[in-house]
Amino acid sequence: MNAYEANFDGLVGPTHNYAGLSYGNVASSNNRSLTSNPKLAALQGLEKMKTMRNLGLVQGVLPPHERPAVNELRALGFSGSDADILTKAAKQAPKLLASCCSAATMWTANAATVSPSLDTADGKVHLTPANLSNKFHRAMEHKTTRQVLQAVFNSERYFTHHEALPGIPQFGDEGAANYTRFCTDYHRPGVAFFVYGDNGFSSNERRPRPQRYPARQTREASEAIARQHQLACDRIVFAQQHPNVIDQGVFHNDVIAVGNKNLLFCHEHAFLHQRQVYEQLREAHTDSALSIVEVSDDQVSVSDAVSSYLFNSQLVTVNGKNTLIVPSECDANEKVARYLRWLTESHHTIDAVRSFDLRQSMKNGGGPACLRLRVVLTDAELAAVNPGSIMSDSLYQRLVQWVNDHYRDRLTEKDLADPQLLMESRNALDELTAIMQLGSVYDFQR
Ligand code: SUG
Repeated sequence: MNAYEANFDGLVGPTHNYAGLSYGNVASSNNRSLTSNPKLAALQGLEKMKTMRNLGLVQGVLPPHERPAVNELRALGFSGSDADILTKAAKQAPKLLASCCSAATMWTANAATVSPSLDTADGKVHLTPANLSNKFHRAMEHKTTRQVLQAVFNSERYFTHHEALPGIPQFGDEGAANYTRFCTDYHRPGVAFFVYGDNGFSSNERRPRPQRYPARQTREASEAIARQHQLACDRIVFAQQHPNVIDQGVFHNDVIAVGNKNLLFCHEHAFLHQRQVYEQLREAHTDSALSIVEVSDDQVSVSDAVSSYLFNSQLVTVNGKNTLIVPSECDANEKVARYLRWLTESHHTIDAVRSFDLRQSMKNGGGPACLRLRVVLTDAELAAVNPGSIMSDSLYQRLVQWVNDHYRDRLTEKDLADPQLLMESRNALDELTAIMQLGSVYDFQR
């Protein structure tokens, strides 16, 4: 049996903008109110997808959600025609309008947690959309995400789709951004590594927890996912993210650590009780030896890691070589660039580095790893995936054309209330559902 790690990247939506919505995400706050370029953002994402596919990897695409989410504004008491609603929201509650226009669904690492059939007791792939309950602009995503995942992984024989966890702070769930899977090879069972920011239910006020920025993921959410996905207890490790790094802008674990197969690449301050975490991982991963490449603060500080997004990289195997896919901000940061040269020349764990210009996404705190949801699939499961979601030369060309036809190259916060933008977005998504064979995934929003 063959199995693959497929990467499903989120297509950037036509309303991509910088509204400073994500407190605790330094880039989102620092770039607030900049003019965005949705067309360039989408093309940058597509370029990465095409290159990954050309490297021989299985590459999937997930569609953007409909924005502005007029249905959400209606549910919050705005009434009248769609155009009235946008005008009233812009006047009375501009922050709510911006939230309902965010294109944040592009960061599909947060879309869901997916457990491969090799790890689950019933031998099915389990998918749980993340409730993203920490931020309003993201908490509305899971309803559409579930519809989209169901349309893409549309076979009861192979896939089990769960509801998102209860959308309350105690069950805050940010999806695969806080989940890493280690395995000897994709067709072998793996170890599920869940990283959380805080306990949701503990009443011990003295426990270590971030003081400045929110911990978005709770231990209870990770535990519920592990139970619901029927994972084997001896192949799960739960670890707490170091609260100090959350307070320095590491709002998800994938901003400070990345793993693939037998390799963990992380900063020395990624986890609380880091040595113990390594021991637990090695104990659970009995299949073969786990390699850990730990980056010291002297080599790359947490602040450089956050600004360059060194760890928000994709670690992939290309022709048997461990390849790190980094954002071009890593080339621009002298210390990080020097470290990466040293790593590939002398360390013999990571063989190659490739960088991508994802600056439109990066300005909102989304690097290569945020843009993709990893799904390990066997041959039979891959064959059951909606073919309209698998990247090919022709799909790439159609999507580039689609972006060029429908996207603006300039968007400010003021433009979000423009009813014409809503029309353009709806027309674009209607055409996209036909291209990607997605059926009626957006109907409930209208
Ligand atoms: O949730 N940014 C996203 C970035 C998500 C990155 N994902 C991972 N690390 N996996 C977030 O903070 C900013 C939107 C704005 O400010 O307009 C935003 O939502």
